[in-house]
Amino acid sequence: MKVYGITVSYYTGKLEAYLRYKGINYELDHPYADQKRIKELAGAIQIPIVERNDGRWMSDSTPIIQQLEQEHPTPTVLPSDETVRFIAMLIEDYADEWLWRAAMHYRWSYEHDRELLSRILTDEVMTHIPLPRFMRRRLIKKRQRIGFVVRDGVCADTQAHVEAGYLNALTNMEAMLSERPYLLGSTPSIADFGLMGPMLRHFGQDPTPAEIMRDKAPAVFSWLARVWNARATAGEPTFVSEVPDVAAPMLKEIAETHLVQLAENAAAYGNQQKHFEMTVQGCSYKNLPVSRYRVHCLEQLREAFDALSDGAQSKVKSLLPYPEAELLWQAAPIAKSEYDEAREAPFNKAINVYGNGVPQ
Ligand SMILES: N[C@@H](CCC(=O)N[C@@H](CS)C(=O)NCC(=O)O)C(=O)O
Repeated sequence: MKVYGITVSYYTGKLEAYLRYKGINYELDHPYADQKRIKELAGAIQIPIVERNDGRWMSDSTPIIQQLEQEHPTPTVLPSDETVRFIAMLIEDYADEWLWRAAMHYRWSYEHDRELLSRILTDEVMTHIPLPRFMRRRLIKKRQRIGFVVRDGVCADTQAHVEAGYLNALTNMEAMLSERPYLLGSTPSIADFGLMGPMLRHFGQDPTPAEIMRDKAPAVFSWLARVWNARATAGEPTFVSEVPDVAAPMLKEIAETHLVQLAENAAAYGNQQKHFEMTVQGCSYKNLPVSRYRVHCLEQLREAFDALSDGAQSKVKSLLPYPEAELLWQAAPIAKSEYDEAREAPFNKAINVYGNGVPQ
């Protein structure tokens, strides 16, 4: 398969870590020279996008991995216990959609990181733009900082909270990794691959957050290399049969942050708003872009919860004893994204995370 991606991209890093683990061969290519064709075939210009040898296209790392798990079932990255599997998927969603803001902030707000990454992106993916290099660099810096930092609610009032979100992720992962080599077992699960998104190509590699990781969370730093170097072997995958107590602080953080954002975003989407506000752990965020894709993420989590047995549902509720978590099982309907209604993902037409906030 051909993976259209970039060597410093969040979700490309997540997918590559998974493909390497499973031993699935791929070739990395850049999407930007052939945007029109990719837009037609895959729906959105985002990365990663996969062009398969059978001619089909896949987008969105979460359903791509789910699809590949069906095609390459052993050894699985999905824990067999349904409660553990649900929690692993929740951690993946938090890694995908909550830690994104902190990752973009460190990369584009700090000068050293911004200078380095704009140079890498300019030379890797902007060579087709007929402008001098310094102008291409200036363009990418502006696009990324305005689009993904300033317009995503990062400002003087929220910066400390955004950074605390990264530090909390490190502390909570360190705790889990003190008991086992991977978050939920002695082989990596979808929770580990989810967290490889923010941790591998952003926090572990961009100068400012990487220094923090080495300094404050060396166990996470070594976990990064461990996951990257992990290879699925013929042996059985080994996951915990119950969510360990040491995961509690991470689950509390997910309820207080990611689930609040999912709830407020979905409510705003239902009201046809383009922007929304939220208060997370006492910090107030204003003017956030509504994301249709994240309404879909919430729907997926609610469906996964719904599909659990009664026993597993009670266990998940006791692992998440927070009012913010109730939206995962509350009876009151939430806004519908109407995205992928035909259930074709990852073969459907993708949408950008902020590109389709309000139904057209
Ligand atoms: N939900 C998608 C998100 C993919 C995504 O947003 N990728 C980023 C880069 S890491 C992107 O392509 N952003 C579009 C842009 O910058 O215009 C996934 O899980 O793969």
